[in-house]
Amino acid sequence: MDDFIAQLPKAELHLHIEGTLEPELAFALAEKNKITLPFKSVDEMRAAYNFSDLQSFLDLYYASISVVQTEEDFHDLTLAYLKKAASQNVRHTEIFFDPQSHTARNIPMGTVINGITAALREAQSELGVSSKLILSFLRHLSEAAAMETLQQALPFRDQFIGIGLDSSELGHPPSKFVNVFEEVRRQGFRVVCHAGEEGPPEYINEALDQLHAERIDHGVRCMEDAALVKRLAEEQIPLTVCPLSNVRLCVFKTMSDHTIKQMMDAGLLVTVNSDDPPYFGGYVNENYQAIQEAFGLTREDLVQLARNSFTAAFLSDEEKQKLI
Ligand code: ES4
Ligand code: ZN
Repeated sequence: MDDFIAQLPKAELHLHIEGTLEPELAFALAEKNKITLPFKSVDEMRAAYNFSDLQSFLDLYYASISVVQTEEDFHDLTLAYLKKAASQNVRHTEIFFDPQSHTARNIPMGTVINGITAALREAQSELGVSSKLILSFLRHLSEAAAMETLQQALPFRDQFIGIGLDSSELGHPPSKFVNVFEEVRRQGFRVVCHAGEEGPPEYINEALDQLHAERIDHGVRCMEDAALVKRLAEEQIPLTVCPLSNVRLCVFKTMSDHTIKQMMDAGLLVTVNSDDPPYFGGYVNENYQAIQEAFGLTREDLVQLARNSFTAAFLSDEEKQKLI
């Protein structure tokens, strides 16, 4: 089955570029940029990837990204991920970036976006992997801060296609960002939103009704609300599920407790993604493998999941044809 998963053409729709930093690259960049990481070695850093909830992960995720500073660093980080994706037969990826975690440490928006974009172009021409970029606001910060970030990003608007919402979910509902997402839509960007990862089903409804999200990132807690499940199924709203992430952040105790098979059986448009791969112990193929083993998924199930990933992508039918 692992070979079958490996050869399936896939799209990855939920991936934070900051969360692709492997400890080896973190140490190399720390040395180059003369920054001290709070770990003695690569092994010690990897051993710290042991989380009790979303916040305990985010604390390490924001601290680690301090080593990525120059346009070249952002390029190298992004290209390393895209090489890995290509090796797993990922044909298309829609990548999140968190500009506020960089502008807060005085790195200009252009450094971040131009570095990432250079790698996306290179991967398209040299690896045949197509990509789109999605800016994500940090929801633990204010709506005014998100609005300012949007304004700073507008000069680079041709380099990203959508905007999302991530970081600490509990206590920061989508409704906090209604005004900025109204402006996001007025500017013509696609809208996605992390919701129902740690937060209640109500946050998923808010993302749909108040932000007009076209895709829900995670969304696994929808299963607690039968009316919401019916709506998500009827409207075929894509859910970008990240199984290893959910287990490592204790959303589910073990993979066998994950509700992804019930979600598939309920007719939801489920996709499988890696979120922050080195932190959670696997890239996209390892996520497919983990759920295949836990639920005895058939080849047909796996083909359906891979097909869903293209259905849910922000690509025209013509663009999709070229990829598969
Ligand atoms: C994230 Cl797993 C997850 N959830 C919310 N925000 C995030 N940013 C990076 N990974
Ligand atoms: Zn995420």
